[in-house]
Amino acid sequence: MWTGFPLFPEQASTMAGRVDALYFFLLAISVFFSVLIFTAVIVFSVKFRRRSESERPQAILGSLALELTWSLIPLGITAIIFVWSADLFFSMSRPPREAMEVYVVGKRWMWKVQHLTGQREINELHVPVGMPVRLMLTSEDVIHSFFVPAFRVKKDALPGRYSTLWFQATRPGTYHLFCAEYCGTRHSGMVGTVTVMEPAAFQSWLSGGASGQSLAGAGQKLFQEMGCSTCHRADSQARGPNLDGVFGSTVQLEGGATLTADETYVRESIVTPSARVVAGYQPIMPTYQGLIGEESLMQLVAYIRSLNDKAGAAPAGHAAPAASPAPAAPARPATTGTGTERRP
Ligand SMILES: [Cu+2]
Repeated sequence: MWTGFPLFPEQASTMAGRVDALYFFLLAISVFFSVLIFTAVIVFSVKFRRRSESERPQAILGSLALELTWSLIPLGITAIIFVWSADLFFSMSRPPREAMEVYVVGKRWMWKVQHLTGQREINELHVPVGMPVRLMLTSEDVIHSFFVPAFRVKKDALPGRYSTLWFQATRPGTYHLFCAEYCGTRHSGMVGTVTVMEPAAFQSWLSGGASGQSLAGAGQKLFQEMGCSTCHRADSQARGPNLDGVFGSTVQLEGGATLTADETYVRESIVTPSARVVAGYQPIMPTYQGLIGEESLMQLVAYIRSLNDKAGAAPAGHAAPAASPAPAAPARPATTGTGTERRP
């Protein structure tokens, strides 16, 4: 392509070509109708100009054929756009089950990345080529937006909530990462790079510079240190629910409502425990709001998720990468089951 003055970011993910195809379709429709309308304006203004002072044009009483044409054609075009973009939207919103997970926290003005194996990065993200990657995004302060133009993906990182974004890189290389939501003075400096590596190179990158502690392992340590384990336990001393196998399960709440215990619920239960209390328990848990950072919260979430492996009940859609069969995939990064975590 024309590299001297690129009008478009390169296509480096499985979604990029599909997004561009839809975009060019919309562009082509817009150009076609713009040309049609401007041509009609000019041609008609010449053809139907008033030729003498006394000229009186004939009255027009409507045309059913014409009206049907200009109603049905746009209806068809918009229906095509709707179906096409909905299909693309669903593909972009549903990460494949075997996707590798990475936790990302936006903070004024940087991106903090944690891999399940324990590696951390700032304003950088290393991923393997040809493998789906699912990012779990949140923010420590204001709304940010994680934007990688070459992958055609963008997702807001919201305080107090987890959002997900997924992509599968198709070409090794280094790509721009931006914050796409104005977030204060140095918003424009909240940039970084996504480095896509060959699987073998990624594997050796992962094993280098590791803290030796997985994300779930760090979470387990926090769980002990903060005293969570004194109440959340399996025996009769428990004053809070035992958390083994809770993640992804349906939880019965005080008051009769139910919900699925996802990342956002786990996080909420730590920072505002009394918001939605599990049925049968007293709202005695103190809040950890302000006492624990978003990165630590993500570690705790990863730990509570990893308890499902122990309980032998990995729920759909939340499986750790290693739990999914993917024969073509390269050696995978260690997952929630490694590190300091002890297995029975
Ligand atoms: Cu930002």
